[in-house]
Amino acid sequence: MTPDETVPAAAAFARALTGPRRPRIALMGEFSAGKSTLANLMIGADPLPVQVIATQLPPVWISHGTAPAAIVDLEGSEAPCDLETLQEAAAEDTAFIRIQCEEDILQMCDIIDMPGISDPNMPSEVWERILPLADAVIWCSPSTQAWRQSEASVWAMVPEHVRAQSLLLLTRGDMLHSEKDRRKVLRRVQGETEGLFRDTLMISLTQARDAEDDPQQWEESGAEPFVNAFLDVVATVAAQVSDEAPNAAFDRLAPSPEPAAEPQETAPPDTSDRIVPRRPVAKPGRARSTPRPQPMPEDDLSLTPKFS
Ligand SMILES: Nc1nc2c(ncn2[C@@H]2O[C@H](COP(=O)(O)OP(=O)(O)OP(=O)(O)O)[C@@H](O)[C@H]2O)c(=O)[nH]1
Ligand SMILES: [Mg+2]
Repeated sequence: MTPDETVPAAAAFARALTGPRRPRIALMGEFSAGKSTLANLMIGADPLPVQVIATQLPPVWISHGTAPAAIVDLEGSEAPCDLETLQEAAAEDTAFIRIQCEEDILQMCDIIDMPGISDPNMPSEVWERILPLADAVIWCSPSTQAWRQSEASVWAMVPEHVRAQSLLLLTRGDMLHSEKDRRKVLRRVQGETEGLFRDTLMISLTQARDAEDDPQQWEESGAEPFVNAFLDVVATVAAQVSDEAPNAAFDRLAPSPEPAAEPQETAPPDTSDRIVPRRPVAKPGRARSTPRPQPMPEDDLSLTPKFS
């Protein structure tokens, strides 16, 4: 699978991409790996259904704005979409579901919540045709059965420049019995994926989600190193793509014979004001059981997402 093979004429849907060209971060992995839980954690507004069973949604493209939710079909036509009935979107005819929110993190990047890679009810074309539009991937893999052959096979088909900016996130760290087990799994997977990701980290998404104003629980969840790694990815990708038109990937992959459209707004993401992660804030008098190993590094960053 190369980008040229995965985005044939159907890439007409990329015409629906308007607005500032922000880094596009795709959340991928097997079904139920925690992709939507991660998206909700990052965005903070819980726009996505999180379910025990596979949710079987087409890709959900979340960006900054106030436009109502829409289903974008393979031709790039949009139809209004009721978030309550998202499940009804027919994946085969849908390029993606577009959701906009005004959460801070979305001023830095778009987030694309992908369907599970080997969901028997979801043809792989549904996510394959969106993948070439992603700049980086956060690959979610449950710690209890991390990095299966099926995941490695798909990852081998992802373009090298995307892999170089991508993170492997071992979710469900809380399901392992001890810190020793967590370190062991992390080491094993790091060994097996050497050179395939920019970084590999472990997290408990549920613990991070439930941390609220408890910095200790946030830290124990593994969310803090992930936030910092994620910020680095976004900053690197932003520097690479800020000059690109919103649908440049479409032009690159499937040049349009039609006359040039009206110029689009192509202002790069606004990185002048700091967007500070909504990390938990220690309440006065709350004791920390362990000292933070190093100073909070976000003070040095011009970009930072929500997560709290
Ligand atoms: N204990 C624990 N449960 C988790 C964690 N991450 C996700 N879950 C649970 O796993 C289930 C599936 O999570 P989702 O976020 O819906 O997974 P998904 O990858 O979006 O699933 P599909 O969209 O169906 O492919 C939910 O019940 C989550 O609460 C974690 O780190 N720890
Ligand atoms: Mg999901």
